[in-house]
Amino acid sequence: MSDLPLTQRLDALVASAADLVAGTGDLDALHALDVELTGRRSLLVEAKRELGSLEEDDRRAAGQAINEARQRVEDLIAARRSELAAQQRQARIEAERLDLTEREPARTGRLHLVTQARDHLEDVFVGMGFTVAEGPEVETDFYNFEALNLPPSHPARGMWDTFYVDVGDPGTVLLRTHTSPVQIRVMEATEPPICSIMPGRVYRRDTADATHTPVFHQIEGLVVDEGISFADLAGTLDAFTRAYFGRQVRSRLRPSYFPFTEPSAEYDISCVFCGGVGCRSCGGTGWLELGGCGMVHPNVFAAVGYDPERWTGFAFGFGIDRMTAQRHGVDDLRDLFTNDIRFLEQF
Ligand code: 2NL
Repeated sequence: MSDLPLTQRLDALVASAADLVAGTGDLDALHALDVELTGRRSLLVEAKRELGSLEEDDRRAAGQAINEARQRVEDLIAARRSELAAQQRQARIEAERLDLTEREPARTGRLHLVTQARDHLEDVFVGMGFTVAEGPEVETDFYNFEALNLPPSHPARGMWDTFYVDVGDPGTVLLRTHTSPVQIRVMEATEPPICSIMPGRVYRRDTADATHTPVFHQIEGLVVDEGISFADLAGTLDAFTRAYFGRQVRSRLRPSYFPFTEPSAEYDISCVFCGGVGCRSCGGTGWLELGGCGMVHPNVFAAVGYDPERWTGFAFGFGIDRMTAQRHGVDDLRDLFTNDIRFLEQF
């Protein structure tokens, strides 16, 4: 090639550069080609070195031809560079594409059935003027039992199979068996009037079966003021029953026993499935058992430093899980807690 006239060699160089540049597939290859075609070892630079041996006029013409050739090669490279850069950017945009309008409603998360029930219960009670109080799940014997009129020797302690925690003296720290200790804490911390509900998780040492789980949820209520009577208790529970279950549902109270209330009662509602005539859900009785209630025992007031001669009050408690299971026709409580998504996503 070097024995051909310079202009022909330059034309050949530009022609082959055009093919080579067009054949590059990415910016790295183009950069390598750029070095080869215009760098220190390129024909363009070598040709410049030959200029010294030419007459002045020829040298000027040759120099101009070399510069023109260089310009054409550089233009080819620059054009290809912006082409490849645009391609690369486009490929990246495609790869990183996010469709922000994309939604899969069937896979949207939701609150657990028990949480939905708890929220609904809270809404109804808040609508009736109650506040919501929470407290610790790990409790002391004092808050869970003793302050609730259950001294260590009390036979009724057997009503609760308790999980004890291996902290401090044996038998002093436990997982709360009901949310009543929150009521003790609220009374310790504030003067009456009190009108609060205490929802939360509670623990009992039961073997799980269709109607028992060692962890479950309760909602308790406490109203304390001067002159609160059993009629207030009955009226409040009846108002709640109608607000939560519907106007057609009735409530009743039956005598019962709890160590922390006197008198004590069971709270039933007319069966929401048969309207009270009797069916499989209510065992033919026409009534569903929801929980217990009663007038706060004077010993409980004494334990929190309230004067039992001045203050009276009522308390109630029911299990959220059983009530919810009943309402949705879930016949095994364990289904609520084994976290099978196919079961839970129905609600
Ligand atoms: C049930 C029965 C009940 C209470 C809870 C209570 C709390 C204090 C004082 C007096 Cl601080 N009583 N709570 C009273 C009666 C019944 O729950 O069967 N729950 C599932």
